[in-house]
Amino acid sequence: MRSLPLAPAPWHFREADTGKWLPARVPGCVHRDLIRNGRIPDPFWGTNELGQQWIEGRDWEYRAVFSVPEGFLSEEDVDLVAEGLDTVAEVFLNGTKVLESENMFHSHRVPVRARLRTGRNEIVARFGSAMAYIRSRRPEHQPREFNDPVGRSQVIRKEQCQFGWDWAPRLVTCGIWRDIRLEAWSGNRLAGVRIEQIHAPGGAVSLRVHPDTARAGAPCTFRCAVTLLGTEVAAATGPAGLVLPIPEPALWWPRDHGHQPLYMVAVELLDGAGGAVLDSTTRRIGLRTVSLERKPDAWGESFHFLVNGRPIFAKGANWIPAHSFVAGLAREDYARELRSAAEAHMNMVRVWGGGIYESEDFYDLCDELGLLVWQDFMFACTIYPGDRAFLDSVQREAEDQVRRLRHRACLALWCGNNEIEGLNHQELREKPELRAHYDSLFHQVLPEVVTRLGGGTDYWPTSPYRGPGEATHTFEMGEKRGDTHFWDVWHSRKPVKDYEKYLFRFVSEFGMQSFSSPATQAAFCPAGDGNIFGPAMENHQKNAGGNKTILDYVAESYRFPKDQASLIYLSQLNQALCMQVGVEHYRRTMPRCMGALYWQLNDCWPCASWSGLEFNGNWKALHHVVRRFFSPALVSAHVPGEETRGIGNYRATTVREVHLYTVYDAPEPASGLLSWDLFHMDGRRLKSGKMRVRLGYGESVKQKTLDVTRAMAKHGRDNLYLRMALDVGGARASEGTVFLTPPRFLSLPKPQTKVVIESLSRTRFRVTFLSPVFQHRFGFDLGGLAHSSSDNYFDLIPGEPRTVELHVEVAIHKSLLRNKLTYRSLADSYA
Ligand code: BMA
Repeated sequence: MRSLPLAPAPWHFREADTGKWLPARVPGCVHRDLIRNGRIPDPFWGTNELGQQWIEGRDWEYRAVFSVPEGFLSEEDVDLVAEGLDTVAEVFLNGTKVLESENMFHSHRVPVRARLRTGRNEIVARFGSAMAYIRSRRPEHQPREFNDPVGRSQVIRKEQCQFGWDWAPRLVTCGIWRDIRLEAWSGNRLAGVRIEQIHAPGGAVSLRVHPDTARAGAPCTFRCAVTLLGTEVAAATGPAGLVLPIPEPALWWPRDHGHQPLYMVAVELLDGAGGAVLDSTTRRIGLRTVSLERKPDAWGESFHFLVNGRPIFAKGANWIPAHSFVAGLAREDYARELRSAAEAHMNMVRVWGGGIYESEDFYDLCDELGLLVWQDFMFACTIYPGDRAFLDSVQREAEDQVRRLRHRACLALWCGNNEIEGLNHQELREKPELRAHYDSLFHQVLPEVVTRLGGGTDYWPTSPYRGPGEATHTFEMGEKRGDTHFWDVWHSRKPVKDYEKYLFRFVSEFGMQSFSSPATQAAFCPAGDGNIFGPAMENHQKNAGGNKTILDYVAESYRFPKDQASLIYLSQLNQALCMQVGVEHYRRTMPRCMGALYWQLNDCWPCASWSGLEFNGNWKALHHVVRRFFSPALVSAHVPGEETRGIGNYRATTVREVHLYTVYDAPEPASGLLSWDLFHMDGRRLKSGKMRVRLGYGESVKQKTLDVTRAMAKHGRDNLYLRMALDVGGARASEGTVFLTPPRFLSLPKPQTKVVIESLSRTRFRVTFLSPVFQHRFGFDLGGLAHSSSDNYFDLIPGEPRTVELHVEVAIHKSLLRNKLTYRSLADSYA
């Protein structure tokens, strides 16, 4: 097998049949090329998006001239391989059409030897307007829309969120978005490999290797070798179905459950005589078993992931495309976000169904970081067509993607779609034809492909789902079985406390929005146009009324901010508070609840959204708090009751006690020390206590109940805060602060902070903060200087120094760091 990459060729692009050819990049897309050639301004700036809608209505051409080396055409076969064309495309080689595409998720391979010549050749890819395609196809398909402002983007197999979503701009692009090359071969070639893992009860592991070849049926000999960190651990030569026992198998575990050893499986196809290598390929795998455990239990039917026989509480978030223009993203673009996820103790990401099947870099990183992947097929929210041609296109798409991803250590589940049944169950009930289309896609075509090619990965028809039947679309049913999307908080404007109302089995979506930091805002918002109800900020809020909803929720828990930066800070505090209330509730209800995946991990452009990571990778307050509430050993307080306001807006409370829980999902049992202190805002320690606790795997235990009625009556709840901490093995594993009233009513002392900076190197610093008074959610920033920190947005306890490690990306002097350093806490955000 010889390969001739075409991506590095000198590509050019133009609007079809008009104008000048301009330099282009492949993989890429027309928007990136127009920006790079200065033909359009940054679509992310201000309201520029609105002026760039013309691009989706045009046809575009890409062209490259390349040279075929001597001898290349002496091979029996030469294929053009295009791994992704977005979307409606025709490809010409030296003027002859060799390939057509109308599905962005198909991988293409066509024989083209006859079209090539040694020396100079020309390839042209012509992209038809997606909108023209949508207007001309399946006119009968007129579904209820949820996200596409123009409509009917479901009739084209293309990244749905390009058409606009409630966190994404509408930037419908096109281009050669994945690799493109020529492959020359003779005799035979490998068309794929399926690696079956055999895990024996006693722990022995063997691999059975099933290579597919292009000339299926031709007698073949394969040589397989398995290595770990470069050392060969098993090898065999013979026909398909070779079995390779793995000595001392090292199992792959999700984050915080063990290590992620990855074995390389190399497969060579040898010519009939058993001599020369005709073709070869590798697959990097993790030895593990993963399944979705659904068994009858005390509450109904379990819904949890079992990895190597251990039930795992899934801690994570939903992943959306990392950029409005995904073509051309590099490993580093993914590593930034996924490393942040792993650092925050996540062990699962859900690749949500309105984006893309992600890149190899993405899954490589999930394999390496121990992030299990809940993989949706790319269908979301709206009803899709069900005609034969559509089903066939989807079947091929599923076959391509399942074959591509099935060996991944991180792959935990295939899920048919996002929310289509949940959002349209009435219509599907009333229109049998639509139901039939829906069932063909999600209950026949996709599960059949997963069963046939998936190598044992489970399939779940849609998310949320609790089994067939009308009654399943209720929260009550979500407390018994399946997964749930809980959007009462935010979309139904319900109070934050409503998270604690339900005992769901697995929550795969819930979320709260916040604004991006001032530094990120400055990257898209013209100076002076930062008002959240002004054109630029409203354009960077894609959920109708979202900026007002953020303000409403901020007003529930915090006082009116003194300025824009304080508003942003409070929006992020509120987001962190909401996710903390939700996730800690879900973890305290373990093992009834066995998963919490919040909406959303990342952003595809700079905006206001539900993300914890800003578009530039900056951690919002939420992500720092995630690192705490997902930690394997957690101390968590449940405060039944709430603050109420009656007639005349007079305040009252039904809070009487605080329940202290320990929640533990580190593999090794441990013993810990649970401690608590009740403080007055004036610094007095009013009450303290501590107790030894046993921490067992997968256990959530109510360890202590504190009656706070007398302290509240004596000191006033606005003057009190409770500190709780859990030490494991003598080290602080988890801590938190509990208020007995919403933060806005707290009588916070005036902040004073002493800062000591120690240089460890020109890029590493140790910073210690000390305050004589209590400060809540003390957050520091470095004025846009890219950095990571061991902690942020923590509480300062009077007289207790707090030290964080800082790593800045660009070397600076300590004095400059001091100048750049700004900080605030809750009391600073009010007038
Ligand atoms: C759910 C998701 C997304 C959406 C999010 C926020 O519906 O599946 O479609 O972006 O909520 O509204």
